[in-house]
Amino acid sequence: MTHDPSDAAIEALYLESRTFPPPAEFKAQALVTQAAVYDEAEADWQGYWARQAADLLDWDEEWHTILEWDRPFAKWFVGGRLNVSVNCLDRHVAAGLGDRVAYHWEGEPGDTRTITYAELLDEVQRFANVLSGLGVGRGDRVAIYMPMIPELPVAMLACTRIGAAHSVVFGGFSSDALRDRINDAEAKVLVTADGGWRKGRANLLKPAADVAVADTPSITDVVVVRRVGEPVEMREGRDHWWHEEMGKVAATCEPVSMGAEDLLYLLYTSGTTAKPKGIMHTTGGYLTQVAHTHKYVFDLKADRDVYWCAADIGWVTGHSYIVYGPLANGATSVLYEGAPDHPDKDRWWSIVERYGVTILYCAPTAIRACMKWGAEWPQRHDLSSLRLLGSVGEPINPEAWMWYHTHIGGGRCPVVDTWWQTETGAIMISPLPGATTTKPGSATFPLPGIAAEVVDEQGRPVGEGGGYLTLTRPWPSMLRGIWGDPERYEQTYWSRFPDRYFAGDGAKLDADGYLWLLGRVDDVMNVSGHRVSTTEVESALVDHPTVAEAAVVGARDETTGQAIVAFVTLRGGVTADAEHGEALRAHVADKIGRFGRPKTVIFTDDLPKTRSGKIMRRLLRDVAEGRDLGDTTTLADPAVVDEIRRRAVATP
Ligand code: 6R9
Repeated sequence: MTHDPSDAAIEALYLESRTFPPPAEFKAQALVTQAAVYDEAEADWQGYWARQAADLLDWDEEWHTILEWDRPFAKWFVGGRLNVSVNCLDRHVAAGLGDRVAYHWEGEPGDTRTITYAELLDEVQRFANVLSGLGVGRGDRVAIYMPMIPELPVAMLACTRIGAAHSVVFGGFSSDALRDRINDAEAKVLVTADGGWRKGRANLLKPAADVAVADTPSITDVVVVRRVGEPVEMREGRDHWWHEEMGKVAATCEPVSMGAEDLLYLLYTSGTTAKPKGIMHTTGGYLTQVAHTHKYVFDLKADRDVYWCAADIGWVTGHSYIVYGPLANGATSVLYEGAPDHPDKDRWWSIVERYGVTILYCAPTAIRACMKWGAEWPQRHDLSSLRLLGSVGEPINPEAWMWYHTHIGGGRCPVVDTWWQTETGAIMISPLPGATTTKPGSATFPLPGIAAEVVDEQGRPVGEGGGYLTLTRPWPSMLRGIWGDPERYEQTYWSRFPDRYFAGDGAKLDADGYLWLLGRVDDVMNVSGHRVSTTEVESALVDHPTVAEAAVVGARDETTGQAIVAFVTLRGGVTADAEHGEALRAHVADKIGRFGRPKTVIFTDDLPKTRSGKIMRRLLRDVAEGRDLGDTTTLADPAVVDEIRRRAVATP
């Protein structure tokens, strides 16, 4: 099901006409300054990617074929062999960079750790041996459910060393969500922690992991990092402390040479049905494109920059731009565990100042929160080390772009608005900061080697105007499929427009050829840059014994981009009051995780439906956003709308 990108959003963007060419000072030192790189890539796009693969990575064996394209199934660098951990660690240490800092880690309570490439390699090899000792081998899946601590990238890289695939589950997910993901992937081992720090509190993970693992037949062992020091239950024979196991194993572990198309990881993301999709990424093409984009989009000088991506590793942004891209490039990164406003609203800016961060990559939702808190918080700190700012996860409104540029970037830093998805693996549409003139709110152009088109309902390119964003040819880090469900892969991405990839986003092309991303056109919401499916939340709601029917929409929200609004009809005899609304919100948190909780629950006696019985979400969204209601004549019972509207106003 699709709906049109909102007219109001298009209107607002049409009004935006400011342009920002790369500042002279930035351009003078940039890796790419000429638009000629686009033509060069276009002349031979496969050759372009092959050059990147050869330049940026070390291969055990070279590929014999750059691309095998049997639509919609792609194989890149066929015949090539490499090990991802070797590319991220060993080769830098071998090049004499063992003492370079890989991560400046900072825990929320203020504890810190500096981890060099040599130390990271040591820990990765040890943990790889721990996993091997537990019977994990090539092709097995390892589930990871952890806070933002150094052991998280260590566990991921240890998997890659021995050819196992990881499936990281964001620490904000509930035990139910963790259980479902483990079972879908049939993971053998779970790596977790007692908990992590968030807003001054220990957010416990092990108890949730215990509940999940009670119902996951494939899990044989659980490895637990002690982070918060809370007492946890350790099941004899199944559960092992990380620190004890690490002391028992050898310090070296021979890397397994992997085929370029072997599975690197699964990452579950929300689609338009209640069942999350296990997005599959493989080694060679993925690592090529994340390394390439990390280097050129962020204009990385690995020997000088201090790079900070403030996402969580549990989402794709963290996989590609905290772990694989930066490490493949030998970069020095900041890794921060906690909330941006703990102990106060200048925590981020104190981190930028103390580590001398030069490149900052975060989500518009964080920028909008900072706007709300006020410019006085960043002003308390010296942010002059910053030279480049990035944005990801949702459309950035021109106001937030300008605030970021002015108050964080001091007017001197280019802003790169980067569009991509879990499915694309790496950045697809973004400025090249030394070459592209930016417009606030526009992700500008597809990167060299990438081809995108905005098309209408019939799949015809729109020229200037609004439509659906599609990608017209394969790219190295594209998803290779949905775990266990090749049909759904074809159906979701390659059937709406048979000859192209359908991203699920609306976009507008302006007269200068700039792309403006407008948000999802399907039933996926974007809340604070997190993807949540309306159906997933609806299933969680109707799972509650008192709920007869539920319809969920994403309503525009000043801070979080979208907010989840649930329209609920209750079974007879149940009182529709605020207390019950709270109970339903808590139930959704149990089923999905706190971030999936509706912000507002609106009780209603009926839901607006078409004559064929389809819930009219567009109308509900209008109600939720307090907009004027348009034509409601296709409704089975137009009176329902008035009733809902009355309640929507009455509910805080
Ligand atoms: C990387 C990531 C993907 C969805 C995507 C789109 C939205 C991401 C954006 C953006 C506008 C940007 N999105 N970046 N929209 N401008 N720069 O966020 O992956 O969690 O899979 O979400 O996020 O709607 O389809 P993922």
